Order: sequence, then C-alpha cells, then structure tokens
Amino acid sequence: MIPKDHPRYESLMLRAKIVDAYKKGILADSGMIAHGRGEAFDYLIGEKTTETARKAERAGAAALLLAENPVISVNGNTTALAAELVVELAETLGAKIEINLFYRTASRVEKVEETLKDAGARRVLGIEDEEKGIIDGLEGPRARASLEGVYSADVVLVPLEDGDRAEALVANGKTVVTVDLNPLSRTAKTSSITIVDNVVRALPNIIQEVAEFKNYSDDDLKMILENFNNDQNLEESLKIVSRTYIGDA
Ligand code: PTJ
Repeated sequence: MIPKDHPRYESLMLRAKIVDAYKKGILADSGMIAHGRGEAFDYLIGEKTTETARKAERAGAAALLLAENPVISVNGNTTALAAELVVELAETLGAKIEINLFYRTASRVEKVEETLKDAGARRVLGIEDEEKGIIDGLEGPRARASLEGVYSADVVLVPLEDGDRAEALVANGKTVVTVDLNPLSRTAKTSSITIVDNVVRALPNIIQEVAEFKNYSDDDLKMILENFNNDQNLEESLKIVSRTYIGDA
C-alpha cells in the first residue's frame, strides 16, 4: 500500500499497475524494462505535459478527427496503464481498437482483450481468429494486422510502439501518431506526429482536444496540422530534456 502523501505517489502507483499487469500475464516481461526507460525520460521532462507536447497532442487530435478510418493500436503497457482511457478516446472519436503485440502470444492477446472489454470496449480487433493482412516491411506475427483495422487505417495512434513498426506503418502510407517519452527513439523520429508525454497524461489531453475540435471544419483541422512541424517539435522536446538534465529548467 503506497501512502498518498508519498512524494513519488503518482509514479509508484503507475509502477504498481505495471507489476500487477505483469502478474496477470497482460504485460510482457520486457514491458517492465520499457516502463523504466519511460520513467527516466518522464523524470527529465518534469513529469508533466510540456507546452511542446501539448502542441503535438493538438496536432494528433486533428489528424485523428480528419481520418476516415482511425485506429488505436494497443499493446501490453498501454493496456496496463490506460485501458479505460483508450476506450474513452475510441468512443469519442468513433475509432477502432486493435491489439498489436511485439511479444505476441495467444494468452496475452486474450488477456489484453479481456482487460479492454472490462474497461468498456465493445469490440476489439487484432485477436487470434481474425482475417489479417500483411504490413510490408515487417516479419512474423507483428506484420499481421486486422483487415478492417490497422491494415486499412489511414491514421493510427500507436502509443509506446517499437521503432520498426512505426517506420513500416509510415512506409505503408499511414499517418502515425505516437506517444513516446523518449524523443530519441526510432519511433519518435519516424512517426508523423510524436507526442513526447506519458501515455497516462497524453490520452486525457487528446480526449479533451478531440471534444474541443469536434465542431471545427476540416479546413480548420488541416490548418492545425499544417502549422505543426514534427522535427521542430522533437527538437524542442530534446531541449527540454537537456535543460532539465543540467538543472536549468
Ligand atoms: O506488449 P508488447 O508485447 O507489444 O510489448 C510492448 C513493449 C513496450 C515492451 C515493446 O513494444 C518494446 O520493447 O518497446 P520499446 O522498444 O522498449 O519502446 C518503448 C518506448 O516507450 C520507450 O521509448 C519508452 O521510453 C517509452 N515509454 C515507456 N513507458 C511510457 C513510454 N512512453 C509514454 N508513456 C509511458 N508510460
């Protein structure tokens, strides 16, 4: 039991969720290492949403609203930390939810699906007995994507993705919106819109932006996208990380 007045309460609660999900077989063992890396970068950006991340979240929300077939791709870590938020965003957007695991096993797919359904998801794609298409440039089970989901999606939100998958999705003509605390990761560098923020803060922000932008015209949304430059935004995030690191934040 973590006392509420502990100075690292929020961070420790997230750790507890990660450990619990591992024990339940939702999280890959490497998922704990990935979380630790994320924690380190979160520490360096001050464990809060930066103005820079907020700009990327607005651009991500605009891209998702402009999409014809938006899909939220979900892995073990995102399910462990934010299953309810994924469902809420999918409902707000009218987007599909698809399971895509790096360390894919039938048992984990089943548990992730169950967790998402418990969180309110009406339908979850990417499950075992479903017709799949192949994403060019990827090998093995990771290349297989739901025909009505990621395979045919124009915009995919991929929180905490691994580098080659983000790269392959972009190469297959998709707009990839990612959430990754590490601005130096391959995912961060290859995605169309990179949100350098913790998934537990980014998703509520995107939900809020989507609700705010719902009545915007397509032209207004396109303008938000045109005014966003991912390379520049990543540079700004990197500066924030370095400033914090040398104690000049
Ligand atoms: O559930 P699976 O089988 O699909 O596996 C998922 C992991 C995350 C284990 C797998 O995709 C993996 O190994 O990913 P990487 O290459 O370690 O990348 C994960 C990235 O997510 C790293 O750059 C971390 O900094 C970042 N990250 C970790 N926790 C968070 C995060 N970004 C945002 N929010 C977090 N809470």
